Amino acid sequence: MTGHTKTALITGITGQDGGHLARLLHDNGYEVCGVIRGQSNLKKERFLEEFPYVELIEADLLDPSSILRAVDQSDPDEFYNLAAISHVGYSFKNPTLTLHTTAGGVLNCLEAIRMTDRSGKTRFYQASTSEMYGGLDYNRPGLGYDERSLFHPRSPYGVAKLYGHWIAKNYRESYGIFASCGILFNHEGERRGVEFVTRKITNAVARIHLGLQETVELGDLWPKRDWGYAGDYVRGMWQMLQHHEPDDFVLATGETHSIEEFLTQAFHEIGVDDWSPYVVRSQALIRPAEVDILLGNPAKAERVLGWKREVDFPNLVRRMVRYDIAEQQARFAARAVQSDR
Ligand code: NAP
Ligand code: G4F
Repeated sequence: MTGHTKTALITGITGQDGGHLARLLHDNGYEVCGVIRGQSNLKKERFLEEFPYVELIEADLLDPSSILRAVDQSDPDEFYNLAAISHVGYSFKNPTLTLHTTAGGVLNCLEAIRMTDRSGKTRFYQASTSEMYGGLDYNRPGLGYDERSLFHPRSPYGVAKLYGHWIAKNYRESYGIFASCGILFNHEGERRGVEFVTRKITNAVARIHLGLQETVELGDLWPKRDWGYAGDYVRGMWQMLQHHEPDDFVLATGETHSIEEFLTQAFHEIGVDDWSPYVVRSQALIRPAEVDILLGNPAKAERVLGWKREVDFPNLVRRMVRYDIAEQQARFAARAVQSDR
């Protein structure tokens, strides 16, 4: 296509990071292509309303020939593999699907680059994760996990991601593919799915504030996570592919907070000091194995890429609660207009 400096292909474009990254790349003059799956994906229409400039290509990580076709059709300078079964709890219930999608899907992407002979042209980003560390062997208190830390995944998701991480490194070493892995700690925001704990909480807090919901059911509240803002993290992904050589980078804030602290901060936004009457504990939401604590050390990304996160913990929570209140109010108003008709 004319007028664009580069073309990017994104899998997982309908997910949280896909939306942030599509906008960032478009704003930087890229032609953006995105993989969408399913015969009639219900997200398609809404996605195109928000991102009319994205060219959607039907393909599925589970189908190697469809990924090959997507690469051939888009001829990307940069290929961001963000698609995955990404929910840790779901991965315990669907381990085989997680294996094929989150692990095998990475191989299908790399093979598509190799088989279409784009190894010299296409730069590949693999969405690796702090879940690969597993929270055990946490023997460097206060310092956080970095690129040299030991891996000890604690879920089918974490294990599958570790395969994706190593196969990307293997294709870098074996075939000279420019494959970089971002080991990203939890990142959240207004595009986060409501099945993840932060958005589940901010969505519930907004609805409780507006009188639309009474309580929220949660599992363990003691685990700690290093939570940042997704907009900051997709900038880091892009920076990794602009670097002169492929490498692995941790993106994190260097701070860790418990779910209880997130709850306290979110309820504080609506003027509630004691959230206990609104929270119901559910045994069903407790995982077979838990990752106790995640804390990342982003020093390498800061030094080598010049990456820096901008949104801190209180501002992340504030931003999500305010967005969810506005969204719930807009939905309520739209329903009221419809029932007036
Ligand atoms: P997300 O919101 O759960 O999005 C996942 C995406 O994968 C969706 O677009 C989904 O498509 C797509 N997908 C799932 N199965 C697929 C398949 N078989 N073929 C093609 N597409 C498929 O995830 P996210 O939070 O944006 O995260 C992006 C990536 O970073 C994921 O790989 C995740 O594991 C990883 N990661 C995330 C975090 C985080 O804190 N967010 C941290 C570290 C790493 P549908 O819309 O059709 O379901
Ligand atoms: O929000 P979560 O589901 O995120 P989790 O498991 O940390 O995974 C996310 O971050 C990873 C990076 O470290 C990504 F790779 C992964 O794709 C995903 O984006 O759960 C956070 C914590 C867990 O300890 C969980 O047990 O919250 C706890 N939790 C307590 N109640 C809950 C709930 N989690 C969810 N999803 N729902 C609950 O009701």
